[in-house]
Amino acid sequence: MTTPDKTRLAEDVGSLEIFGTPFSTFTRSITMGLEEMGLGGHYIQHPFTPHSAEVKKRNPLGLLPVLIHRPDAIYTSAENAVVLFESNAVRRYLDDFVYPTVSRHGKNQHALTPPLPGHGTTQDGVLLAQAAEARARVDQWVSMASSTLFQNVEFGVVKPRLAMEKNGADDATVYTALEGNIDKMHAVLSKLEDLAKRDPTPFLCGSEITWADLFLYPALADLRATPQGDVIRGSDARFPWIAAWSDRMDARPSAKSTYEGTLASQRKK
Ligand SMILES: N[C@@H](CCC(=O)N[C@@H](CS)C(=O)NCC(=O)O)C(=O)O
Repeated sequence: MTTPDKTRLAEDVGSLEIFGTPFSTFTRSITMGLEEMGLGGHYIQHPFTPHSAEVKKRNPLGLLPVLIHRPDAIYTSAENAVVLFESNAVRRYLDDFVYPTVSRHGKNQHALTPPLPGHGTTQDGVLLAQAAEARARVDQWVSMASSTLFQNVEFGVVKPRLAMEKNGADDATVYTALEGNIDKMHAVLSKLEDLAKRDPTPFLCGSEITWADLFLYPALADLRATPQGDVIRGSDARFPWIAAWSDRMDARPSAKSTYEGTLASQRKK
């Protein structure tokens, strides 16, 4: 046989590879997305670190994650292999290629970005605007998570904390050194908490999980693994909506199957 048997999901999806260590929060957003699409076990994750030669060959910036998709698996010619970096671009590609393929195979997974009504199926301006808004709302969270939240949580608190711990600093020293950053992070979390709880649904953009949740979660899971995460942990958390949502996210199979190798898993050991 010289062509893939497209009646089978694995062959219809082709081969998917993700370059990125599970420690990488942006990588985890993408692998959680694949798991949520029902593709656990259908992709290969290469746990390369940022700026490694393997990554730089595919992303000149050296950042994680990188996606390699061969639509016809081993039958794909080199020029037809898709290599993408920037998690938001990877997300778009998975929505446009992988999700419809998975749906065709009867996996009734919910779309991680709400779809627009089929081309020309409605001329109702309000309906169209609502559908467009639902998609843009997901983008809005993805953008906030990738910029403001990531900066303030990872660069402001988690990474400097890890660096200081490595040098032997105790909790009090870390707190004093990072006090200003911790205050800034609290201000951001307070705004996200207010935004999130305006909508009384269990996830950020409705009653089903979307990319909004998948982009916000990994950095907050890292934060919860540190003492500074107490504001989003437990019954007396300062930000109770985010704490309860984080518990719901922790319980998802996609979070469990991408947990090994994360900051939280390493600190548990
Ligand atoms: N805008 C990029 C950011 C990717 C990113 O910063 N990835 C982190 C790992 S979570 C990384 O590679 N960091 C290495 C560095 O900043 O030098 C994306 O969305 O993919």
